[in-house]
Amino acid sequence: MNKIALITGATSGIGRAVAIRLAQEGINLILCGRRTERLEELKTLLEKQVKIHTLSFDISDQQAVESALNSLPKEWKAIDYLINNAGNAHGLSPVQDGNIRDWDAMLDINVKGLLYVSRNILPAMIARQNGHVINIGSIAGKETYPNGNVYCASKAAVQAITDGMRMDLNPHGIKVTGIHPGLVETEFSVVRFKGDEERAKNVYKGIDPLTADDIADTIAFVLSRPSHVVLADIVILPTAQASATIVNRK
Ligand code: 8X3
Repeated sequence: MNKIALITGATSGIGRAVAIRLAQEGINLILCGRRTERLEELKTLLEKQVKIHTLSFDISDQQAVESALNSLPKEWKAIDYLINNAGNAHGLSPVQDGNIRDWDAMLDINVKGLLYVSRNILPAMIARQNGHVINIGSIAGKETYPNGNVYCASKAAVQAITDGMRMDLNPHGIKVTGIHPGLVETEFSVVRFKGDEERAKNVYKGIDPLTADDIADTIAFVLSRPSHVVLADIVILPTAQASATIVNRK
C-alpha cells in the first residue's frame, strides 16, 4: 500500500503545489480545504496518478474538523504524512488599528485549526509508531515585523507548537518538521490585502520571489530522507531576502 498524506489548505498556493508534487512521488492524498469545487478540480487532475480522497470543511470549526476527519473510510485512516499547511494573513496594520475579526480568523485558522487537525490525527500515528508531521510556519514566526503583530504571533505559535510536537512525539518515533518560508508569491498577499491586487503585487516587486513549487520541492526532499533523519526546522527565503524586513529590490 502506498503512503498516505493529508494536506490542509490544498485548494491553492503551497498546499496545491504540494499535492501535485507528492502525487508525482506516488503518495495517495487526502486533500482538505473549504472550496469543494477546487478540491474536485484537483482530484480530477491527480487521480490518474494516485488515489485521492477529498474532505471539504472549515478548519477553524472544531466540530467540522472532527466530523470530516472521523468520516474517513478505514483505508484512509493510516495517515503517514500530515502536512499542516492551511494558513492565511488578514490585514497588515498597527495593533492599535487592528481588525478584531482578522485577528480571530488568523488565530482560529493558523493556530487552532492546526491543533484541531493534529489532535485528531496524531493518536493513530502514535498507535502505529510511525508518521511525519510537517507544519508550515513562516519567517514571520521567527521575526516580528512592523504591522505584522497578530500574523507574526500566529506563526510564532506554529513554531512553538512544532517544537512541542517534536518533544511530545519523540518517544513514538514520529518525525516533526517546521518549514518557514519568506516571500512566496501565491494568493497570500491578495488575501492579506482583501483583494487589492496592486498592493499584493508590490510585495514581490523587484525580486524573484519563491514559488509554491519551491516549497513543494522542499517538502518532497524532507519526506525522502531515510528513516533515521529528520530535517527539524527549515527557513527558506528567496535569494533577494535576508530577513523578514531586509529585501534587496532591483
Ligand atoms: C509569509 C511571509 O514575510 O509575508 O508568511 O510574512 S511574510
